[in-house]
This record gives sequence, C-alpha cells and structure tokens, in this order.
Amino acid sequence: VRLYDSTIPSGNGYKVHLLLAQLGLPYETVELDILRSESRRPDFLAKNPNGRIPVLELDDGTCLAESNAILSYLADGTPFAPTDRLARAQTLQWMFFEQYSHEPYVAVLKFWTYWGGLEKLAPGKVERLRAGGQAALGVMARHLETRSFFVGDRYGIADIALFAYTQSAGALGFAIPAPVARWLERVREQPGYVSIKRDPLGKAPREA
Ligand SMILES: N[C@@H](CCC(=O)N[C@@H](CS)C(=O)NCC(=O)O)C(=O)O
Repeated sequence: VRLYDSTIPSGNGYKVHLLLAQLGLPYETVELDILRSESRRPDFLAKNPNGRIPVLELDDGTCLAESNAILSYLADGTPFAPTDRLARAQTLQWMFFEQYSHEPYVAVLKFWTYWGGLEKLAPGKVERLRAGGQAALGVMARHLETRSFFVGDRYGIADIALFAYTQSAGALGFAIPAPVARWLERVREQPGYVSIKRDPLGKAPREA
C-alpha cells in the first residue's frame, strides 16, 4: 500500500503510520507539501476529492481518505479492532468524538501555532480553540479515570485516533489531566510504538 502524507508532521497522517508499524505491514510513503497546496492539485483531487492527506492507496489503485476510516480498514480482522458489535460501535463513538470535539480544536491550534501563524486568526479564535481542546481533554479524563484504554480495556484504533493530537496538547499549553497523562504513557509503551516524525521545518517540537 502507499500512504500519502504531508511533509510537515500531521497527526492524522501519523495515526496511519503508527498502526501500519504496529501491524508490521510494509508500505511506501509519498509526502505532499500541504503548505504549498500540493494536496489541492487535480492529480491528488482524483485520489481524494476533499484535497487532504492522509490517503491510503491500495495495490489495485483504490484510494481511501479520512484517517479514522483508514484505521478501520487496516485494523479490520486484527487485535486493534474489536469484533463485538457494541465494542465496534464504541470504537466509532470515540473516533467520531475525536473528529468532531477534539481534532477541530487541538489539531487546528497545532497547525496555526507552528506553521500557519496565530496572528492570522480572527480575534477570539485562539481562545475558542483552547476552550474546545481543554473540554475534550476533560471528557477523555472522565472516561479514563476508571479505564486503561478507550474501549474494552484493550489498546486499539480508538486509542490511536485520540493519541495522535493529544500527545501534542501539553506543548501547546493545554493542561493534561492525570488520567490522560497516564494513558499517553500506556500508549507509548505498546509493542511496535513509533513516534511522530520530526518537523523538517524545525517549527514543531519533537513528539508534537
Ligand atoms: N478529517 C480528515 C482531516 C484531514 C486533514 O485535515 N488533513 C490536513 C493535514 S492534517 C490537510 O491535508 N490539509 C491540507 C489542505 O487542507 O489543503 C482526516 O481525519 O483524515
């Protein structure tokens, strides 16, 4: 398979790298300069009409977009995705939460802090991103208070989806609740764990 990712370290791209590493699957990476809108060119829009990385290209040329959909595809039939009906839906619950209530705050703040320029944001925007991200971390903390992982007390793709940007939150100035900090450590201890790549522009700190 071929993974289309960005030159700068994207948490959404990293989710797929982490799972592929933990599955031990060989793959090729193609990096696009999203700061120069390379993902908006016609050849890439043919792969993902939404013009965003990550995209997974299968051996037959079929392309799959949306990081959490790619995780579901790759994890199907492996220990990283539950088979039980309720646990499958709970995995979706946390992956949808990540996309609607976490990523739009923490990932967006990450992008503008390191690469976009916070000064370009409309007044009040940074505060709204901070409030939304901090609320998401509070939701995670409440769930993790009594659990080791998000679903079925077993590490899986819901954890991968939420780990990708939560690991950046401390460096962005969010307060990390203790249950979330302990869970971040548990994820880092998983077999086959790989960290997010270094920022070639040197703007994002390591592990962020
Ligand atoms: N919901 C998508 C979000 C993908 C996304 O926002 N990708 C960003 C990088 S993290 C991107 O490609 N930005 C370039 C652009 O929008 O032109 C996912 O989970 O894959």
